[in-house]
Amino acid sequence: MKKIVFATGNPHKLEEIQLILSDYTLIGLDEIGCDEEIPETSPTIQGNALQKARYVVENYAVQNCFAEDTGLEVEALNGEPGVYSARYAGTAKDANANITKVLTKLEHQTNRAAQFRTVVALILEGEIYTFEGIIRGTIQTRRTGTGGFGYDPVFVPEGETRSFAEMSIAEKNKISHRAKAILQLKKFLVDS
Ligand code: ITT
Repeated sequence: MKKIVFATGNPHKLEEIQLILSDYTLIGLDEIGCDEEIPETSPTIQGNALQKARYVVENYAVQNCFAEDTGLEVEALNGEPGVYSARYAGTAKDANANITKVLTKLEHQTNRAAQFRTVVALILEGEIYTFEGIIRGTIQTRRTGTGGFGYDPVFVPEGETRSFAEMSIAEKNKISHRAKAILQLKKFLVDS
């Protein structure tokens, strides 16, 4: 089985992506001895994805690696929380508080349009490649479902009535931002 390092501290991302990249064994950060928080200081989603992949290649005995960064972009909030999605309500990565902040800001808002955007950055043999995936949808007025993670309980993808948190991982993977980006990565790896 082929192996590749996926630079994430988020086990939900690892689980979703492993199901799609089934020809690969994904090596997590713990397996390469990286237990520190990787800096994410770029003002863009793409910049942060690249920063995470670069950090691993520059600091560990790893040649090939990919990372991803994801943001929820709410139209009525001018694209917020966007690149700040993980820490929207403060420094701790508190998904529940982040959701509360979004719902509060949208309280009197009729425009509930939003999208998730994932950028995957791959470093392969010293070259950089990026892949993007977007899913449009709406923000509900309340949380539904217990699956998924992050903003999933309030995000209903276009054409669906259930939130991502009401779907199985396989169902989310059929349509999600992350799946769209990872399918491009998968095709690239097969072709190269
Ligand atoms: P990394 O170690 O990969 O950086 P992270 O959890 O810090 O993991 P991000 O920096 O990409 O991830 O932060 C994005 C935040 O957006 C994340 O903390 C979640 O709250 C949220 N998020 C990301 N993907 C999501 C998804 O598929 N569904 C719902 N919320 C998501």
